[in-house]
Amino acid sequence: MRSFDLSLYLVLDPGLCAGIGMVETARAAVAGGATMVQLRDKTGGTARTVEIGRALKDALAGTGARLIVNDDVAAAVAIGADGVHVGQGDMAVAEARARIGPEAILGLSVETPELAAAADPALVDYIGAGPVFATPTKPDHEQAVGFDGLIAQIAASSIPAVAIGGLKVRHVAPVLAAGARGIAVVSAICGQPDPEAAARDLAKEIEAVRSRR
Ligand code: TZP
Ligand code: MG
Repeated sequence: MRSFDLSLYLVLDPGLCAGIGMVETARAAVAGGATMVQLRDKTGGTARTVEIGRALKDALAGTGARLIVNDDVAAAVAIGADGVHVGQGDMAVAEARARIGPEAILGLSVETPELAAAADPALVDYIGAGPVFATPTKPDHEQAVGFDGLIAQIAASSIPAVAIGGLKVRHVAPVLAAGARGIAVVSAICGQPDPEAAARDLAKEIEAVRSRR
């Protein structure tokens, strides 16, 4: 499987990134220290996702950051992305794995310890755990679980976890203390006046917390 680093995981939202756009936001975030970028665009179809995804792939080439596509496995394959992220209601992980192949990265969202425990480590490379806090970025999100819920989800699985949901710089320490390998954010970077600086603030805090361990 392709190596990956969950430390600072940017999820792109076309609405929140509307100012400078998703490609420029991703470029800035990676310059600031983002290690993974997920294209999560529910506004267009596969053709649009493929178009943006190819531009993202070019923008991230040579940076070491991984490009993940949300939901749309066919688009991920067409883009030649590093991986795919699916939710509980999306394509089953066995089918997603079969379509993307053994080398690609497969992420799965979980919202409870039971769902975390049910994730198959033979198929799933990382879990997206949360939502830690309620967030307007995803109005239809499941019940927010807080840090106790996050800890329970992470403890229920041997699969590396990245935490998501309303997370900001001040949450880096408790997220890492909960056992997450990293922090996933949308609005803490997308649409910020200076996305590179926003990513750098998060990356610096991750470094600082790890160096105190
Ligand atoms: N999945 C659970 S919460 C969420 C997703 C995609 C949105 C997180 O956005 P933000 O702006 O970082 O709270
Ligand atoms: Mg989904």
